[in-house]
Amino acid sequence: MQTGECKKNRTKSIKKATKMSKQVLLEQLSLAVLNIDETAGVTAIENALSEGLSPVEIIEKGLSVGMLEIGSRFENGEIFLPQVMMAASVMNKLVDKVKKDIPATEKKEGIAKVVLGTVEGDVHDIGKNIVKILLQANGFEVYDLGRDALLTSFVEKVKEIDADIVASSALMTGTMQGQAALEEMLKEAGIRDKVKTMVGGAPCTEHWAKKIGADAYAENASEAVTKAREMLKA
Ligand code: B12
Repeated sequence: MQTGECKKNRTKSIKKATKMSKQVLLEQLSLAVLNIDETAGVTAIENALSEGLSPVEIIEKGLSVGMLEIGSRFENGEIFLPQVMMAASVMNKLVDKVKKDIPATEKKEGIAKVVLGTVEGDVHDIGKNIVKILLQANGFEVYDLGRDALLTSFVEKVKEIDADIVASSALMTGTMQGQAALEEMLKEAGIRDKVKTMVGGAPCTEHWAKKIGADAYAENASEAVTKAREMLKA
């Protein structure tokens, strides 16, 4: 017979083992992107899902971590552009595989409409695509302008669909200026007070959002969903 103390210790060690394996699973996901190994990524996703990790955790705490490390290695000159491109392609394919497992919220009437895009001059769209997936999964209707999207297209689309939110992504210090320009263009078009604006992308910060007069900044895709909801309540 097990004593109460013995049972407690066993439960503790099981919990510890579960925590450990979650760490390992996340590491496998991140390593698959880092090693540009799609096959390993698919296996890591299957393992993670069967161990109960959520698709959002898989993307944000696993695959994205690998992509960020790719960024650091590129910055340090340890790898070069072709490898970054290959890693980005593997990342996109793996995100696509996980996307179908994200439970979709039932569509409600009067759903919020979001115009989303990566600003002109900027072709980075991995992060923007993750934001899109999570917004859609949380019941938002997303109009994706893609990458290198003309600022005028953002304004036109907002007018055309009477959008609730316009969300712009910028990954380069140069293209961030497009987010500032968009604020001005929305004012000039007389629609700035009719739409909430949200900015994101690695070089953006809360301070940047405030400086350019955007309504919100989010550091990652999950936070983007939270901020989008908050803005609509305000
Ligand atoms: C992958 C990558 C590429 C890929 C892009 C592939 C693709 N389809 O996206 C390729 C190889 C094509 C590429 C090209 C270039 N790149 Co590049 N690239 C990167 C890299 C390594 C990773 C970016 C990434 O995907 N991160 C992973 C995702 C998950 O993170 P994320 O994008 O930040 O998104 C998250 C958040 O930021 C947030 N978020 C993102 N968007 C939005 C939007 C909203 C509204 C919200 C709320 C939140 C949000 O949520 C996301 C999910 O959590 C970065 C390094 C870095 N540190 O960012 C360099 C980097 C951005 N690239 C850089 C450069 C210079 C270039 C090139 C000019 C290189 C060249 N010499 O040709 C070209 C750019 C061409 C152009 N005109 O755009 C520089 C930019 C430097 C700067 N400060 O201006 C970086 C920082 C690398 C470096 N240090 O030099 N690149």
